[in-house]
Amino acid sequence: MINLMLMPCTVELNPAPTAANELAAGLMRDAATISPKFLYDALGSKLFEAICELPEYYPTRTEAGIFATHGAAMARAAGAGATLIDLGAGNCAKAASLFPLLQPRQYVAVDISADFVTDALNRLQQRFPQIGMLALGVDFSSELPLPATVRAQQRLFFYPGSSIGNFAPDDALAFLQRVHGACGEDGAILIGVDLEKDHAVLDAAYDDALGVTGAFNLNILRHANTLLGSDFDVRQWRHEGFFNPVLSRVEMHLTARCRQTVRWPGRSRQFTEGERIHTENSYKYRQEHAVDLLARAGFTDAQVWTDPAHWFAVIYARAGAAT
Ligand code: AVI
Repeated sequence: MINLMLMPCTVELNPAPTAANELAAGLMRDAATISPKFLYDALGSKLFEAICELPEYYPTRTEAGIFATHGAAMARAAGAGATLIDLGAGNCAKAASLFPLLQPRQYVAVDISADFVTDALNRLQQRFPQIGMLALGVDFSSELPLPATVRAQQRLFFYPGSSIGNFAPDDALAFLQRVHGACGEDGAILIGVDLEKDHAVLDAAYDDALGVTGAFNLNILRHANTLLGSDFDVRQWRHEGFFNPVLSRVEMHLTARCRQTVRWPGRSRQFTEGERIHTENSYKYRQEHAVDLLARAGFTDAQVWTDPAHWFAVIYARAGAAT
């Protein structure tokens, strides 16, 4: 029996009525694109969870190891009683694993899919009744509107998983500036950043032997069919994922297996054999560049924790003036 007093609150802030327009605009570009945010429908979110279990996909377990080893030091830096704002909360598992150390006063789970988060939050609220919980359905990649129910004090933005790498560098800076603006004087950020490493490790992580990342990438076409009413035939496309050393990023593409026409209400586009749709970039940083990016966004006093191989970094930095 669920105690109503403990039910987390759910707020849907900016449902995306423009998804179809955005998809159509990307598909009509000379070099077609689909935004990576469309990777995450219900099936895509499950496939991403499966990716995180793959032996080739090192970021999740490497970051988890850093939290396990250095979580107490992170909690000392952040202090108890924070307003923990989890950007891209998903199943909320990463933040929840830190609750005993961080002891937040309020936990705000923000995700593009409010439904996914609400289920997870309902379960968590029973385990941690002392923490106020709130689910926000918001596409925070473009704006960060926080309702008044989010405490203004001691805001700690939690952005793990190296999702910052999915922004182009300029957009990453703009995003971090928005987060900084929402922090308040006593706010801070705790962020996971994937670091540059052996290219073969990166290639394998984004093109795994089981083909789970391929399914995750191809599923974006099914999602586009649902949102746009297009008629992509998934079997006519092939996944590609590889490191681009010039731009220091992993790129994911879908490549047409044959010449074809894709139709959606009011429009169509022809693709030649071998033509690509660019679906995702995942930038890999040098540690000093990541710290510099945070500094340019206004964050100070960065503390960095890494794994022994220096594959991944977790960084805590304050929004206020340097001490
Ligand atoms: C969510 N994001 C950090 C993942 C990444 O590694 O860029 C998404 C992903 N794409 C393919 N595999 C995982």
